[in-house]
Amino acid sequence: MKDVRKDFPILNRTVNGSPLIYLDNAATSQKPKEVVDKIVEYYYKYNSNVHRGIHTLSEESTEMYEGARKLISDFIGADNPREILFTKGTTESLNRIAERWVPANLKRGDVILLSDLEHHSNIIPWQKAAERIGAEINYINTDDNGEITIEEVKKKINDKVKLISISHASNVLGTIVPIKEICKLAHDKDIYVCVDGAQAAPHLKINVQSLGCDFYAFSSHKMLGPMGVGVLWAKEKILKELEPYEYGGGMVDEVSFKNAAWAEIPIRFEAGTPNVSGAVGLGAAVTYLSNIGMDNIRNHEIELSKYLLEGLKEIKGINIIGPREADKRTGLVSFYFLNIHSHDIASVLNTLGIAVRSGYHCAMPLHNKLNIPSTVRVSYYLYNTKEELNTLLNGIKKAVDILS
Ligand code: C6P
Repeated sequence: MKDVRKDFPILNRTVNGSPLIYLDNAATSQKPKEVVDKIVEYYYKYNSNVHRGIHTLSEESTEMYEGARKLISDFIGADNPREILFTKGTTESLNRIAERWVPANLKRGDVILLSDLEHHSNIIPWQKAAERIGAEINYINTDDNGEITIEEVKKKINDKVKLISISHASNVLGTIVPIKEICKLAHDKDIYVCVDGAQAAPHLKINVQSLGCDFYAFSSHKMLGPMGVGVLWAKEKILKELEPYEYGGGMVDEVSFKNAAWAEIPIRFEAGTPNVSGAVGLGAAVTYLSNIGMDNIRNHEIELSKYLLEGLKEIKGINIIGPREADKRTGLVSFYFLNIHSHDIASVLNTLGIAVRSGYHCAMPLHNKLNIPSTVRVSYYLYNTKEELNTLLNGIKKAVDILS
């Protein structure tokens, strides 16, 4: 893969006197100059409201906004850009389905199937939706290798299950979930599948049509794009039948003092002035990722995973969680020590300029179920190197020496 580090100006800075080693990419990724420049260019040259004006700036701004929708549609293999709804991020996308689609399609006694490796954003919205309509929640369990097997999914599917909402990749275990197989199984039984793609869209080549899911949610900021924007993809047929989740300017065809008629999809789901610069920035991010090649990024990350897993195994007292095989993970590894708190490890690493995340990573039920304390998570991306991982490994050894 070509050297991409020069595209990320932040990687030149120092932290606590050492060169920054940024290994917290699952929380948010860094942004290449091309993405930042595109946002600056948008504000310097084109800034104007979209879908509202007939003046040149408004038309150009609308073109950029809709152009970004097309880039994103192509990036995830959607049937057409009308299936792409801009949201604030994965959390909002999942909440929207839970708030609007669930009450219209599920009834008392129906079951929503989740898994035990979910992020809070793919648990709580369903808990609240289920509570409102009297539905139940059940969980698919990961096996001893941190994987979701089809046999386990089969066991949990019955006539009451109407929706499966599951991560494409775990933000703690790194596990890649077999979404395609799950969708096949689910659709044979008329069960809908919603995918939390927050940790997959940045790392894997996504094609929502070949996956066969009904909904796919992801965030811009974890895949080189700006914060505050994300995507909810859903099949056009579903969107056409779905009630808008917010009402106001921009999403209507006609309004009277008594009632209103909705605009076409996707605009009817984007009430108010949208985050145009965010969408444009995400468009630039997926262009950048496509130019590098998602397969190249994936291969680079598998190399780093292999290297890191080998190196970590040498450290006394370490417990690594998630699949043992590098190719079953996205770009992250989490671990813990029984006698050292994860925050203490992360603090020592920070003194060396190394950024990792420690704690429960918004996946507390998973930690509790595994009966483990909080974990340290090392998450890498296309710009990280083996040299950085060497510095990290030495840093962890140093932390263990100091803290045990
Ligand atoms: N996980 C992490 O450090 P938002 O915050 O809406 O962009 O994404 C939420 C979300 C949903 N699902 C998964 C699997 C996720 O990993 C995340 C975000 C970050 O792990 C921040 S908590």
